[in-house]
Amino acid sequence: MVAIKVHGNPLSTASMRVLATVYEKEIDHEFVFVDMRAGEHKKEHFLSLNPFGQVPALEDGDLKLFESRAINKYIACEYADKGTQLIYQDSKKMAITSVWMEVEAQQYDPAASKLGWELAMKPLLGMSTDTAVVEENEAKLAKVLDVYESRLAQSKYLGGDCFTLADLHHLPTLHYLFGTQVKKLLDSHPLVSAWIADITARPAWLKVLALQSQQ
Ligand SMILES: N[C@@H](CCC(=O)N[C@@H](CS)C(=O)NCC(=O)O)C(=O)O
Repeated sequence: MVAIKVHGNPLSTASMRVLATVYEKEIDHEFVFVDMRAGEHKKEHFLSLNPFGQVPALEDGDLKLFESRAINKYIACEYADKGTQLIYQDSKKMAITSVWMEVEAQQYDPAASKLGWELAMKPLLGMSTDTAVVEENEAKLAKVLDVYESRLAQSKYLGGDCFTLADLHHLPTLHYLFGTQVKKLLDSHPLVSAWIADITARPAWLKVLALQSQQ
């Protein structure tokens, strides 16, 4: 059987999201490094995988996909019998997990990604941080984290009693935010902090970080 191909860059949050899923599912895969500094993601070959010219992209035989969260849903369904169960078979349980997957994408990620860009990436690129953007998005993130704190008082993980894609999708942005002033905000939410400690210690996630450190 031909292994799936994950095209991406280990420094990209969206690529890390898919790699975490591939490692959780323990499926054979080929990681195709996309050299973003060389602009490979804007060249014809990559644009045939994702017309928006953004990593990651997935090839599974004839199937070509982009958008990290859609790729992860596909992998979790198609390889349901392998590795960690990242979704539920029960439709009501899955509906609840889907709610929290949407919360991650629509409420958490916009603020988390802006903070990651301002506080982690811009300093690395020698650009100056916009403090007004940081203030605005810390306030937005604080509201989301208050909701998470209540949710995690009722349920061990966001999507239910088991670790699912609803938790996994947070890992890359949490990783970058942990090295910034936002850690203080995360630490001020005890149940959120315990959840972060739990999900970031997963062996599959440590493999993603190991791959990243080889770059
Ligand atoms: N919603 C997309 C976002 C993809 C994305 O923004 N990828 C970034 C790296 S994390 C990228 O390729 N940026 C280069 C660009 O936009 O030109 C996903 O989840 O896959």
